[in-house]
Amino acid sequence: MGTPSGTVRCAAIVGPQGTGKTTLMKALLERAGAKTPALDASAEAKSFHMTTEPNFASCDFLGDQWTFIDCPGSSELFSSSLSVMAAADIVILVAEPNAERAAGLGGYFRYLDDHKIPHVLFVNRIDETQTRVRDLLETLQSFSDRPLVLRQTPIRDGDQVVGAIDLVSERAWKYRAGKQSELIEIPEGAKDREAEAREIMLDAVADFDDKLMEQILEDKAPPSDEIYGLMAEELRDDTVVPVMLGSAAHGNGVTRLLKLLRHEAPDVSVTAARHGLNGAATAASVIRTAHVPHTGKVSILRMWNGQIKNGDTVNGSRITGLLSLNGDKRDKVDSAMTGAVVGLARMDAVNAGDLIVDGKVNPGDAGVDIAEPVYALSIRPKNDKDDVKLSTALQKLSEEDPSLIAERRQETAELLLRGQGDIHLRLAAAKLKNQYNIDIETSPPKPSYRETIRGATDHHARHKKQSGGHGQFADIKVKVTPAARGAGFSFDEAIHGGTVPKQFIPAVEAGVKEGLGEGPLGFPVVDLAVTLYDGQHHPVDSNEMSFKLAGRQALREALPDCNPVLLEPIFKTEIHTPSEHTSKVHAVISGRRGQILGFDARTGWPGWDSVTAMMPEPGLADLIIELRSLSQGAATYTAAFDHYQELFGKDADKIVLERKAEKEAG
Ligand SMILES: Nc1nc2c(ncn2[C@@H]2O[C@H](COP(=O)(O)OP(=O)(O)OP(=O)(O)O)[C@@H](O)[C@H]2O)c(=O)[nH]1
Ligand SMILES: [Mg+2]
Repeated sequence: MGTPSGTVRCAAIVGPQGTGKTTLMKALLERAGAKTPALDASAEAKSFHMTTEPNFASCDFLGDQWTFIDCPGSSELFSSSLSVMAAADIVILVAEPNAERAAGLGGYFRYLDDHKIPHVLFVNRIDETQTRVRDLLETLQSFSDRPLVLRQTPIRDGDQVVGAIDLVSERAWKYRAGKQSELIEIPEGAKDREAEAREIMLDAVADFDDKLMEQILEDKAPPSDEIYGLMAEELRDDTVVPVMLGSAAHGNGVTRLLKLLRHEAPDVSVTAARHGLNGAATAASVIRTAHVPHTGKVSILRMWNGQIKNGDTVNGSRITGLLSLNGDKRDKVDSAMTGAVVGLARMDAVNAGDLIVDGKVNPGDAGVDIAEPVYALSIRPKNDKDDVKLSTALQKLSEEDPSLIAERRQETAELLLRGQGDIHLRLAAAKLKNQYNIDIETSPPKPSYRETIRGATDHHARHKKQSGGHGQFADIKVKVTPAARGAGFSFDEAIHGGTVPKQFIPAVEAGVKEGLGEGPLGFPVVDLAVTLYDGQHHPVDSNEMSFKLAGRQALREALPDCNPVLLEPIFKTEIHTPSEHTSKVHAVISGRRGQILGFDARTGWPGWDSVTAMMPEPGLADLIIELRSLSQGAATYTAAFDHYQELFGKDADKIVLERKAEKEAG
């Protein structure tokens, strides 16, 4: 079949960390006869010993052109897989043959199913496992809406997998290390299992094809060609998920996978239709942005329709820097054809997630999801002089990775870096160092504590100054009373007979508000009412400033008498986890002073639960790290501020003491 001449297909390689994706990409390129470029070549990839940003490479296989994109597996870098999966004609989801790690694939299945992206499951490291493939599939199936259809069965020699049988053609191959497998007769001992697996496969395929169903019922097995054809249709429609086996490190199962891609992966026109883009003469999605030394900003495009060439314009700017992408190599090219993945240098108007249609940028229209931040650190440059440089560098990092967000927080005067977890942020710190020569220091962000009062008081404050010429005079009496939680602040006046002249009352209110900025415990004061009910003034020395100062002084003096109490921010939190870990999640919530409100099956996610809880803000600080470590990286959460809650005892004392120490330290 192959692709219509002149188009390039694109396969994304995704999956949990360390499943062998980069090794598989190398093996695919090698088997296709291409020279393998340097992958994971960045300083960060080397020091973190993992893929830290997608690797791009292209090759020819039997006359078809391919771009492969190998994504990072770390769950903290999952966001980078989203735009790549969205841009691919087919996704190769790489799994380990380990049922205990199956949950790590949950998020991938969900995304692929929701977006109807054709995908094949490649069970890698088959050389290492003694797990029965069908047991593994049973566990994996619980995370996938689409049926996982085994296309091969392993041939075993003792515990070792030494080859595989293709269930459509019923041909057997014996693996050879680093070389194409050898075609052999189906071993006697494997025949029963093969027949059984083939029947299951045909049944699954026939579920979507009445003709095949009839043939099966009449016991007339259709020819292989027809079955392959149906498989291709069903993969294109994303109704089934073929499952292939192999070992990337030994080059086993790699040719089979390439052939499946060749015969069954949909053409780019199918993917363009999935994005609703068949009308335009030229259309391209911007998958991501890279800031490359000496080149500057490079936007990485997937071409859906037509072609672009140097000299064409985008939003009126001339395209001058089209680049091919191969590992760490970027070479100048003149044009990019339909289906190609290409770099577009120095085009500032273009950003990741944009859609370019007929020379015009449609911001954000590529329809790419970005993971919500779940972890934050307060950061600052080690050298104050790097402040401005840091802002610019952070902006570039956010462009490259929209799941990384830098944000100034007025209240606590912090620069917060938000992202997906500790590794994600440490990676950002390493990039700041390696690429921008900026050293940063980090610390946990400060929770936004508040304080309120539990008692009422009456207070008399007088502001008086005599310093030659005009003096300053203001005298006020106020009532300070607690208000309901969430009521905020209210100000009232009950002045009779003009003891405080009308024109000065707003000044008193302004002063009182200033006094709320920091209470006796060191935090902003909320939920109280202040009533000005009496006072005195002086015909010459009274003015707005004097009454404002008196208002502020009144609050400062009165609040310590009102039984101040600390308020802790409480977030309504929803934690999503594969069901097998739900009880551990409950324990984590309680261990962090959270209050469980309930749990239920996660809507639309087979095999998952959602636990709802009220969590104090400090309990969210590194929650994601604990959740991931108990769930093979699968669990996630969302949180939204809900209310403030009084905090007493040792926990409160500690916070107040820390705040005091911080203020003393300046
Ligand atoms: N035994 C065996 N080892 C493998 C196989 N495939 C990969 N490995 C090894 O597994 C380790 C991780 O492989 P990578 O290809 O870097 O894994 P990855 O999925 O790209 O990792 P991330 O990008 O960090 O998620 C390497 O040491 C590989 O040599 C395999 O089929 N069998
Ligand atoms: Mg990798």
